[in-house]
Amino acid sequence: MKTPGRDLADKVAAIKNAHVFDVRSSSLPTWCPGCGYFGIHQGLNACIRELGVPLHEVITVSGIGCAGRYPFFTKTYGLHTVHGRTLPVATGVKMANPDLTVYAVGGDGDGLAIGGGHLPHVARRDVNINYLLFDNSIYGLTKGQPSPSSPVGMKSKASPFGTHDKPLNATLLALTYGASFVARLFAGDPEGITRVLKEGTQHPGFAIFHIYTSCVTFDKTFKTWANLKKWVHPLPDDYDPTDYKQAFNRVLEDDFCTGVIYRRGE
Ligand SMILES: Cc1ncc(C[n+]2csc(CCOP(=O)(O)OP(=O)(O)O)c2C)c(N)n1
Ligand code: SF4
Ligand SMILES: [Mg+2]
Repeated sequence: MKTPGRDLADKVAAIKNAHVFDVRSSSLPTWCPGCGYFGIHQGLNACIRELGVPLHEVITVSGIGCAGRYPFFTKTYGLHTVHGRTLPVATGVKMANPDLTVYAVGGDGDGLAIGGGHLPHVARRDVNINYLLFDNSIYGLTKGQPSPSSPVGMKSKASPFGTHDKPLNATLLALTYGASFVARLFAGDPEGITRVLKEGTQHPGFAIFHIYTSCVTFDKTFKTWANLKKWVHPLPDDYDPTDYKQAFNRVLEDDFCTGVIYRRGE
C-alpha cells in the first residue's frame, strides 16, 4: 500500500518527467483551430519523446509559411529561416554538427515552388536529415493562393476561374530524385505519423515524409478533412517498400496510399 508521502513523491517525479519529455514549448501554436498542423505537431513530438533523443540534440529548421512557424512551438533548438531555403539551411546544420537529429519542416509552397530546386540535390547527396513536407495544396500564410500541388481548376481569390497548371506530386518527385526513404502520411493520423517518423529518423540517409494536411481556413473544396478521410488509406500488408520499381508503380496508380513507400534495402 502506498503512503501519502510516496504518492506526493510520485506526483513530483511525474511532473518533472513531463517537463523533460514534453516537447511542446510554452508558446501555444498560432495555427487556426482545426488546422492539420496540430496533428503533425502531435506526431513529431511523440516521435522525439519515444525515441528518447535529448532535446538539446534535436533541431527543427523551417522556411516561411504557416508550416514555417513550427520551430516556435517545440522545445528543441529551432531555426526559422527564409522562404524556400529550409533544405539548404538544414543541410548546413547537419554538416556543422552531424550529431544533431535534424527535422526540416516546410509547406508545399516552400518546398515545391520557391524551394523546389533544393529537393533533388539533398536527395541525391543523401544528407542524413528528415524532411516533413506539410502539403495542404495552398499558400496558407499569404491567405489562400494556389500552390504547385493544387489540382487543375482549383478556385481561389488569386485564381477566380480555376488554376490551369498541372499539380506536382511530391512523393513521385522524391522517388525520381533518388531519396533513400520516402513516406506519405496523413495529418489526421498522428499515431501513424509517429510510427513512420521513428523509422525514418533512424534511417541513415535522407528521409522525406510527404504529409497530406488540410488548410481549414482557405480550402473549402479540395483537401478538406472530409475528403482526405475518404481518400487516404494504408498500403497493403504485403507491400514491399524495398522494391523501387513497385514503389513507382504504386505512386503512379494511387495518389492517396500512406505508409513507407520506399526504403533503400540493406
Ligand atoms: C522570398 C519570399 N517570397 C514570397 C514570400 C511570401 N510568402 C510567405 S509564405 C508563402 C507561401 C506559404 O505557403 P506554404 O509554403 O505552402 O506554407 P503554408 O502557409 O501553407 O504552411 C509566400 C509565397 C516570402 N515570405 N518570401
Ligand atoms: S491559414 Fe491554413 S495552413 Fe495556416 S494555420 Fe490557418 S488553417 Fe493552418
Ligand atoms: Mg501550403
